[in-house]
Amino acid sequence: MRPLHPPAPDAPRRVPFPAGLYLILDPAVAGFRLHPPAPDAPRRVPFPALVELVKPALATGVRLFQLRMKTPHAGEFYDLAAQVCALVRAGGGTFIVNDRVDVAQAVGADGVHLGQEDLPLADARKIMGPDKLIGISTHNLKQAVEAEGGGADYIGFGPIFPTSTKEHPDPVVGLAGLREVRAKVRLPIVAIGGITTKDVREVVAAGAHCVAVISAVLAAPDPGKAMAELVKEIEDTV
Ligand code: TZP
Ligand code: MG
Repeated sequence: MRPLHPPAPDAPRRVPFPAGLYLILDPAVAGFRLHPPAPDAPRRVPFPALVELVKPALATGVRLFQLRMKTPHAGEFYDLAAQVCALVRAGGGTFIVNDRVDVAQAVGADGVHLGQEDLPLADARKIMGPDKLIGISTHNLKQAVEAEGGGADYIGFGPIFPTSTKEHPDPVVGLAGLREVRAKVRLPIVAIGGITTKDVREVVAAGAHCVAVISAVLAAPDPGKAMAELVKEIEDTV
């Protein structure tokens, strides 16, 4: 697929960053529905159903995957990240770990995605090296400009719409906020927050390079169908 909003030719970039659907796998969303944890569940839960989504997603055309796991246990995160990473890489996709530079490095991920409260970008870059992707979550123009100036490869921007997936979401930025950032920042923008298939057209029109979703796929009655519809809608839009 051609990039939705290709970065300027002189924009800082290290490795190619695919356009399209950016699928965020979060066991707290998928696991809860697919595998309600038993009270005596072992600490290292394999979340097989979440892993099983990867192959159908690749077959559907998803190229960009992030694992988001809000756990204090690095070993638990590592176990799942290693499984997902192997599948995504074998299928020619790009795999990004949320929050944890150490887990990203340990599993050989393509990159890491950091929030405003995570490791500073400059320090993460020292650890990750120049050839890995670093994405930064941003919620306003100032943060987006800072992320670009600091050498991020892409920015997440949102929440575009209200979301109940994130525990303490930042204020909704809306499509107007996305347009404002698109006008001032050359990096690829991953739009996130409450996005569903019906929103794809206007989110892309407002400047998104990628459309990131969690619940639109993981909380759908049929996740496979949901991702196929999203991919098709994005392809039809460009
Ligand atoms: N960052 C901003 S909104 C959000 C994150 C991680 C949650 C997105 O989840 P959903 O279910 O696609 O709204
Ligand atoms: Mg984070």
